[in-house]
Amino acid sequence: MTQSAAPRRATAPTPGDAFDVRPVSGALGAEVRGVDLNEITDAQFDRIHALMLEHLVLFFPDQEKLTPKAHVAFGRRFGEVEVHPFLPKLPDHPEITVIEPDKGGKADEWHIDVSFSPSPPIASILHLITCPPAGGDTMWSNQYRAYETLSPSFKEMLEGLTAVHVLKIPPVVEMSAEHPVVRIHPVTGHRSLYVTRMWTSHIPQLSRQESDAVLQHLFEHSEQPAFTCRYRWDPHTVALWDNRVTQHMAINDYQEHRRGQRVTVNGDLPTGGTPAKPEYRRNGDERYYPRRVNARVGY
Ligand SMILES: O=C(O)CCC(=O)C(=O)O
Ligand SMILES: [Fe+2]
Repeated sequence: MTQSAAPRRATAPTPGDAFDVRPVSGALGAEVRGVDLNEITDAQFDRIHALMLEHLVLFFPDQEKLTPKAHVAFGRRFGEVEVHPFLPKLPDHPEITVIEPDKGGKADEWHIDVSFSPSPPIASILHLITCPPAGGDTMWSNQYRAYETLSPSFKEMLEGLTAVHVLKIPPVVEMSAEHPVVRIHPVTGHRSLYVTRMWTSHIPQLSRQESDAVLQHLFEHSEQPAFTCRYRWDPHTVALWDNRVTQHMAINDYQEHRRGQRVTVNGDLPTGGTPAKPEYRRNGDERYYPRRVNARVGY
């Protein structure tokens, strides 16, 4: 199989670097110990940023002391922090989204966070505070690898296509955005697939039937187990993921209380490699209308 652009093994510790970095799967993800996210130095931040680019999702166990203020400050090191369009927020901290099943936080379908925004988040930082004794794991999938394992002919067909990402929760909120199907990471320069089952409605350059078939294939391809990691949480673990090159889903296999707090960092504008191809218009005004109201009420 083609290797990912992102190296998979832990980088060798540099002198004076107390980080302990352990990959959690062969595809992506690493656990990082030896850092207190409440008070990180610039050098530690640079190392965390580099590790995120390398492993795509990082897990920091034992962050009991992380305060909401420090959580937001950690997010601000990556860029401007987002106020989520509809999920509940922490009182006094609108930048912190509360992830709780009974408040609409059971995100049990593969997705990219907020990809229906014209400028989707570059990173999400989830502090899991309470979790069930077993169950409630979360999975992430490496979208560099999803792209790299497509055939050359299929890659060529996708280059320059766009996809529309839609959120509809009538009458609360309705948003949509059009992004390249294959995006180029602004830092690493590598291509990755950028469509997701939860939000992507159609590819406007294709007929409706073609779009449905291509997207269905891309969803199944990008979610396959060989590209994923699955993380079993302990309370007060913090996950940081690069939202440009991963998808994730929460596994809905528990009844107990589970609660997390998330900070999301506002992003760049996703760019693709070549200019978009012309839209498909068979009968003048015949246009594809998203069939799926793809946001279930509550998320
Ligand atoms: O509950 C989880 O594990 C993940 C929820 C989610 O999709 C998110 O925080 O973006
Ligand atoms: Fe999410």
